[in-house]
Amino acid sequence: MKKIIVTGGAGFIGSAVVRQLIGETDHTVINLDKLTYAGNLTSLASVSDSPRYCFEQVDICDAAEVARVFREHQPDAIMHLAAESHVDRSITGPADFIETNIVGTYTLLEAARSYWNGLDGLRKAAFRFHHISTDEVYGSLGDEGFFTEDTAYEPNSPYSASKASSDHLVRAWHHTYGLPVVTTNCSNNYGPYHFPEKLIPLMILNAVSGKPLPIYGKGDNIRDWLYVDDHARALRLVLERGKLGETYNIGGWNEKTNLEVVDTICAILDELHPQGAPHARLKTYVQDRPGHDKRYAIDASKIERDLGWKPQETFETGLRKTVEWYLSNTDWVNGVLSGDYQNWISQNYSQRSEA
Ligand code: NAD
Ligand code: TDX
Repeated sequence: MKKIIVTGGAGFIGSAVVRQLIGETDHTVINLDKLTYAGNLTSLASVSDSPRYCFEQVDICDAAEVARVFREHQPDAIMHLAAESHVDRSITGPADFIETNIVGTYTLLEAARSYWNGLDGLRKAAFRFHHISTDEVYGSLGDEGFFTEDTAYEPNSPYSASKASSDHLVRAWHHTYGLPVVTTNCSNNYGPYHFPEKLIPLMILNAVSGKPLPIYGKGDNIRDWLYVDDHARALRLVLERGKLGETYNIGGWNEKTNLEVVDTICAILDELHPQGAPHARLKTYVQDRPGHDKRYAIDASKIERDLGWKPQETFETGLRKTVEWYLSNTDWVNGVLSGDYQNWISQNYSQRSEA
């Protein structure tokens, strides 16, 4: 039984990690999240009443508040997911990415180092700082080859450059100060509770409401897709059994062009939402993303071989589950589309005090 701080626990992947930790383990979770536009506490409604869950609304760049959370909660580990995560936003406004992804990670590392230095023998040896990162740090692939843990960093967008910087800081804090870290670099995630600025939820929700499906360039860029709960399981495994100072690449061996992804979503919707068929008529080619990386593909052999991890979903089963989830979770979807999810704290607390 451990106490784990999860930064960014109100986000897409962070909330999947928190739901798994509360639902499938005995661990206690401290969700440390600033609640930017991407933070949505309604994604945690199923676990927020657990006595093993608590929420701290804190900015990871706020050194005093981060230190307070370490002091008050005395964690055994931290899983660091908080980040600005959307590539298009990083192109139009990079400042928040530099601040949160680089300065925020530095602030957490310093708070963790000071806390870890104060721990005694066994707890000090067992402490872990798990940094969660992306395959985009490796840059873009041609038609052949895969990203391995030894691939050189060549980030191309402000987002991936900021994540690459954070990876380097984590590496340096291990090498120089001995902070016990593990780092994971994962491919594109998809699944329930995904904010609809990203390709898959945007296409599902636009298609259902008869809006255009904006495809950047020719739609021939390739991404490697992994169902979010498979990522969360991999993260738990790396936290428990990963070797200190090592990196693990996580991916589902599921390379698809963006056009293939959109066509598959349209085909599933033609079946599940026949009133809008054929949804593919909504496909609209738009201007390409500046500096758009051509292809990502993860070689996940190391985590499979060393830790015995395997994804449970194929792209086909995971995508069908995801479309079904968006069609049947209209409260969550409407809350996000209306912006109402940002009032969760005030609504929830007033309901509780009236009860
Ligand atoms: P997300 O944008 O859905 O969620 C980010 C969360 O971080 C939000 O809850 C937000 O409120 C919080 N946050 C942002 N700035 C903060 C700050 N300054 N202080 C505290 N909290 C802050 O992101 P996601 O898609 O869930 O990604 C989570 C992590 O996984 C990120 O580090 C991302 O780089 C990495 N990652 C994402 C993917 C993917 O496909 N989504 C793939 C690989 C790695
Ligand atoms: O409207 C769109 N049309 C389109 O063609 C959008 C939003 C995207 N795209 C393309 C761009 C990409 O090639 O689809 C692909 C996927 O785009 P995103 O969903 O924005 O993801 P990506 O840029 O690949 O980055 C994601 O995966 C890696 C996450 O946002 C990152 O946080 C993660 O690190």
